[in-house]
Formats: sequence, C-alpha cells, structure tokens
Amino acid sequence: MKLIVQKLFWVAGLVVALSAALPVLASELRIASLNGDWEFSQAGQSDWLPAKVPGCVHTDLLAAGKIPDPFYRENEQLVQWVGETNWIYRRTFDVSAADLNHHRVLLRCEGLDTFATVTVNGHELGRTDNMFRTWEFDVKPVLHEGKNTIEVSFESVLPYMAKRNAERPLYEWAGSHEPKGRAWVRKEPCNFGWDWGPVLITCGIWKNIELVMFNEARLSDVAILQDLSDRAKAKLTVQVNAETVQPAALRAIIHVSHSGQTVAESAVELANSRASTELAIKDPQLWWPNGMGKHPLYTVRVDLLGPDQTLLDSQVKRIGLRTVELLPADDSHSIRFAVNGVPFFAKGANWIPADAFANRVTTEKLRQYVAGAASANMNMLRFWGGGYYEEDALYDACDEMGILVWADCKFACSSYPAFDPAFMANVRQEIHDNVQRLRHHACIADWCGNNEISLMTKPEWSTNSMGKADYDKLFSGLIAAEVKALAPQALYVPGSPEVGDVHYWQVWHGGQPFDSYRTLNGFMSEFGFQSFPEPKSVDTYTAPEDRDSLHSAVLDWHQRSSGNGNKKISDMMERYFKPAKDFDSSLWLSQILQGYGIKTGAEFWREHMPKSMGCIFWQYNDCWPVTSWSSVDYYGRWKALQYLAKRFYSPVLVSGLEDTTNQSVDIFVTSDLLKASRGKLTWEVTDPSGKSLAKGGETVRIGVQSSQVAKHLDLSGLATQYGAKNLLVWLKVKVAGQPVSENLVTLVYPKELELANPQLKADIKKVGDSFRVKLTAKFPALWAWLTLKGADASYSDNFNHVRSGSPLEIVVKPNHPMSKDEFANALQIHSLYDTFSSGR
Ligand code: BMA
Repeated sequence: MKLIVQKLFWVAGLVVALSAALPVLASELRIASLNGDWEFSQAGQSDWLPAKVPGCVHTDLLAAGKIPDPFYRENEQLVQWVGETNWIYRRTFDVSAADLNHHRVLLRCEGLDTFATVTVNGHELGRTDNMFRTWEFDVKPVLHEGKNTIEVSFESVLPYMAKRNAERPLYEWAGSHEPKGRAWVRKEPCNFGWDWGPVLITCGIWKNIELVMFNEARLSDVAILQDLSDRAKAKLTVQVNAETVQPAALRAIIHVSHSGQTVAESAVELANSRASTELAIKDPQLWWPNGMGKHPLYTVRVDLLGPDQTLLDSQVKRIGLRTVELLPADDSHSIRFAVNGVPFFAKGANWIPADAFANRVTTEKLRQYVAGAASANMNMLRFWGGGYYEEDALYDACDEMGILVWADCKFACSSYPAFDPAFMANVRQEIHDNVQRLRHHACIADWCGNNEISLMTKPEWSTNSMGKADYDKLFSGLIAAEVKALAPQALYVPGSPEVGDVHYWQVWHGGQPFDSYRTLNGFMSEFGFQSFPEPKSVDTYTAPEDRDSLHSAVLDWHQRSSGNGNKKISDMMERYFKPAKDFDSSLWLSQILQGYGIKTGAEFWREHMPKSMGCIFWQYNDCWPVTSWSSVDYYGRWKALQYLAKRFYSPVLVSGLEDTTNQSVDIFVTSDLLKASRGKLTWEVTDPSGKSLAKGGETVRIGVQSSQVAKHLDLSGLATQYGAKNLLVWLKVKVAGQPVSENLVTLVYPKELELANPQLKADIKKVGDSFRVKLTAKFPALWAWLTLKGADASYSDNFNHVRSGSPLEIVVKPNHPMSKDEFANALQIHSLYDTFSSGR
C-alpha cells in the first residue's frame, strides 16, 4: 500500500507575525497510517483471511463467516475456542526513500490486545503485555525502501492467567463460568465476563497503528494548567516537552482560540527540551456542567519549531476553563462535587463499554449516548472500572455536552498483584499513557483508582492475595502519584465506594423492596434494578421458541446476574404489578418496574439534598443484547427508565413521599437551579377513573439548589371514604405559566389500582421529519408509551401518564422518513393497562 503522507513546510516569516487566525499547516512530522486491510490466520495454519485494523479477531472471523454471531442465542459458547487460540495478523506496506531519510522512524501502536509480538521484516521489535498502553518501537533500522512486512502475533492470555493463578490465586468476584485469574493480565476485565456481559476474550490491533517519522524533534508532552483565581483573567500555564533526536534550538508557539478567535498567544524557547509559558485569557468563559451553564471550549495549539523555523510538530487540545472540587461530608451534607466553586447535585448513571467488541463502537454511537444523557438532565457519568480507558471521542462529547466524568482506572472486583514489581511497572506506564492522553478534558471530575475492591472481604485479601498494604501501595501510592505528577490539578480518589460515596445493592442483590432506598442518604454512586430489553431487541438474539417465557434457556443465558436474575425481576413484578398477560407485556412491564424502582430512590435522594448530593444509578448502557440494569439497551433503545430519568432528574422536580400508615403525602419541590423563582403548585386527587375527589394549589418559592416540603397532604379522610387504593394524587408545578414538572403518587402499589381501559387516542401532525402525537385518554392511562411497528424512532417523552382531559404531546422522529399514513399505520399506543388486560 502506498503510504499516505503529507509534507508542508512552514514559511519561516509567517511564524514571526503571530496573526489572528493562524492556519493549521501540516508539520514535518509525518504519520503514515497502517490501519485498514490486513490479513490474519490461526497460528500454525496457513490459510489467511482478510482482516480490518483497528479490529479484533472475533469481528474478523464474523466477517469471514467463520463463526456464528456470538450474541445470538447461546452461540457465545461456540466461540470460546477463539479466546483460547493464538492468532497472527500481517500486512505489507510501502516505504519511500524520503520516509527513510527521517532521523527517526517509529512504529506506534495505540492499542494491542494483549500479549503481542511485533515483527517487521522478520525482526522482532518487541513484546507487549498491556492492552491499555501505547507502544512505540524504533523501526528505522529494519525498514527498507519498497515493500515491507509487519506481523503481529497474539498469544492467548488464558494459559498465563491459569499458571499465575495456580502459583498464587488472586481473590476475585467472578461468575462460575468465567476463567479465573484475570487480574494477572492488564486487559479489559469484563472481557472475561461480568454480571451483565459475555465471556468473549478478544485479541487484535484494537486501536490505530502507524509509522511516525520526524527529524530533529517532536512534542512528547503538552500539559496545560489553569489558574482561575482572577475571574476577569484566566491564566494558563502551558508546559511543553520535546523528544529530541539531536541537540537543536527549539521554539514553541502557543496559540489559544475560542469560537475561531485568537484569545492568547505566546512563543517560548525550549531549554533542555522543555519550556513553560504563561498566557492570559481576558474575560474567560467558564465551562459548566449540563444544567448549570454553557460548556465553552478553548483550543490550545502548540507548534514546535526547529532552528530554521521549520514546523516540526503540532498538538491541539481542547480545554474548558473550570475548577472541580470534591467537598467532604459533614453533618448536613454528603460528599459533593463543586464546579467553579458551586456545589451541585450530581445526576447520572454508570457507563460500561458500549460493545463487547470495542472496535465496533463508532463516534456517532458515543455521541448519541452522551446526547441521551444530557437530554435526560444528567450531569455526570461514571466510567466504571471494569472496562477499558474510553475513547477520546467519548470524552470530547462529554466536554461538549457538559457531562462530567467520574473516571475509574481499570481495576474492578479483584485483588491485584501489587506485590509483583513487573506488574506495578506495567500499571505505572498504563496510567501515564491514559492520564496524559485524557487529562486536558474539561469533563473529567475525578480519577478513581478502582471499583469496589475495598468492599471485597478483607480476610480473603490477606490470606489469599492482596493485603491492605498492597491495596494502598497500588491505589493510594502508585496510581495516586502518577495522576498527581501528570495532572496536578485533578482530583483523585483511590476507589469507589471509598470517599463517602455509596454502592447500595440491598434491593437487587438483597431482595429488599424499593422502599429500602428511602432508608439511607449519601452520594449514591451505584444502585440499580434490572429489566429486559424491549421485544424488538429481544427478537435479535432469540428464536421464536425462546420467547415462551422469561425463564427460557436463551433468556437465562442473556442474564448474568448471580442468583437467578430473571426470577428476581418476575418476583418483583409480582410484588408491585398485576401479572403481565403475555411475553411481550412482561418485557415492557419489567421496564416500568425498573423505572418505578429507580425513581423511588432518585426522588428520595433529591428530596433529601444536601444530605444526599449524588445519584448515579447502575447502569446506563449495555455491551451486548442482555437483560441488565441498563437504562438504554445495546441497540441504543431507551428503556422506560431513561424516560423516567429525564423527568426525575429535571431541574425543578415535584415529587411526593407517601406515608402509607398515616395516609398522607409530603409534596416536595426540589430545584437544582442557581436562581430562585416562584411557581404554582397544584395537586389533585382522583379515583382511578379520573373523577376528581379533591384538589388545591398554592404559590411556592422554588429555592436555589434546595428541596423543601411544599405541602403536607393529609389523605386519611379520602382514604377512609374511598379506600386508599382508589386515590391517585396528581402533582404539577408551573413556572411562568409553563409546567416544569409533573408527578403521580399513590398510597398503594400499582397492582392494587383498579384501572379502567384508558381508551387512548392519538392525533397526529407531521412537522418536518417528525410527528407530533397528541395522546388523549378517556380514563387515566399510567405509563403510556408509543412504539412504531417495524421502525425505530426517538421519542421526546414516553412512559408518561395521561390524565383524562389533559392530553400528552410526544414528538416522534422516526429513524427513516415516513409519510403520515405510514406513520399512522405503524404507530402503536400502549399503557400499563395493556400489560395485564386484553380489553380494548
Ligand atoms: C456493581 C458494579 C458492577 C456490577 C454491578 C451489578 O458492583 O460495580 O461490578 O456489574 O454492581 O452487580
């Protein structure tokens, strides 16, 4: 293949005049990508198949038709041999005389998964043992003009894990079908299975691979520090390090722009290959999390110039100007984050890898997830510690949309061999590579050493593997020090839950009712309840005979939680809801149940701010089609929970805390807004047919970032007269005449409500590519939702209640263009009533 190279020289004179809009010119450093078409073979065999790089062996085998879709039914079992096998990848590439003229030619591998031997033209360049690191090899001595060959061979990690674990078993939380000893290998932990993920042990060149060619020097490090103590003028300190091939006079030009305008510039000579310079930005526009303000980003470009003003190298980073603090808990507050000095309630969910095969995750998909989080009023995602260090594109999207990231390092639910110096050195470099790559992102709230290792039982730590001293050595010592050295202004916490945050699992893993969420306060960084994906998603991995019951073998296979997860769901459905009438209704009902449960917790913690200052539910997404705690399924389809989250995370929330003993409801008005306002609270009690039994309203003061009981409703009289199960309490808050939050409270579980057939009707209007659907109900429709037969769509709202006389408008944007007739024919309207009754 012909190398794609560009070479443009910087005209010396241009540099001197630091003009307002510096054009971005290509530097002397040349990158020749080796991504694209490769071939691969099983080690020891001679048939080569086409491969794609970046990629992985499973997706290459799938494309070649050599393995069945591992996500379908129980096929995952049929492909276990892939992870047990050694694989070889190879390709040829052309190198020109000009390429070889460079002082230095490196082979740069941004990610090799995991035990790889890299050979060019028959010369072994090196061996790798960490999928999270970037590897560079000096390749110049072995290259020649013309055709060259690269080969990367991957050895299965399983024998190594087994061997090391036999010598010294590392205590871990793992499913019985999962291979033991994953903590010995620096590879995505959930690759070996998790309680929501398949065992698919990948290998391959999973990130970019390229030749990097340069002359005198290149930029090896650009670090940007901020001083925002003077709000009229932000100070940036830009530290530049160069890697030099030979001593040379080097200069760096730093250029900061915002919305296309230059806002600061500086030039500095490097001494001993390094320099530091300060720049001032007047009237800095601060970056704020979603809901608190805008998320302006500044572009910092660093150009490295050689002796004759040649542009040697360039790096561009986008930053946001903000401070982040984590304030300690006290008698009246849980721990809480503060951005730009303003503490706030963190609302969000936990992020896991978006695909079991990382190479399939597109930037577009990542952006959709982040947009989905922002539109559901979230301001924080926790990138959980059992996956991989996520792509730049995901951090970019979070920067742009104001989603703060709690960034776990990739250690989870295992003890790790901190007693092994080689392991520690490997980890040090991994943290270095990833913190250096990501540290400039405005969205990073904190770095966190690990997930849940501190919860693992201490006796087993010390007898089997990792003692507290080793734990501290790794998470409070090595990783903390590395983060501090690279990102001195960043927050670091050794683990979650460990800094006053709470993982509360008594409902799912402990079988407690949802009410038990209301027994505690804190910064809730994990709690969750599972649901099934919707029928369309279940169809993708099942055959018709698998859809007879929630407990079929295939549905059990796509359920990985310990203790029969599907039964936990159906037991909980029975506790709260009337039995579902058929399979599809059970799937949907499980989603309503999940949303109902998580809402119970989320609203309680918001109501009790500042005793609770965070609600990050488990979990946001999925890595394959599965029954899990996610609010958005593998295909990006929103479950009921995600729609409910949009409402229970709304900036102003009206909610009710019922007291079923005294038959009363405390109506809370909670606000995350930074400005106080006045609103009109209305409440109305109806019976299940919508008949009004009592109502009232009053003006309420909506405080700044606070919650208050706006009204205590004594319903004992109505309960005696009509029966508690016949009371629906409808709440609404309007600000400036517009409803900002609505809610429904009952004194009984939904199964006890005698709902009538709501007789939902839709009035459809086509507006551009979208349709406005106005839903009206004759009788109250609980959790009404729309679907489109045979089509996906985005819905502005779903799983919301429709009151008689109070239509609900939902904007539906189908994923492909539709005429009004097609839309009307495809539209399906459902509500809770349809899950248990066939009555129309
Ligand atoms: C928490 C997480 C995950 C797990 C989830 C559900 O412990 O950190 O490890 O998937 O609970 O059990």
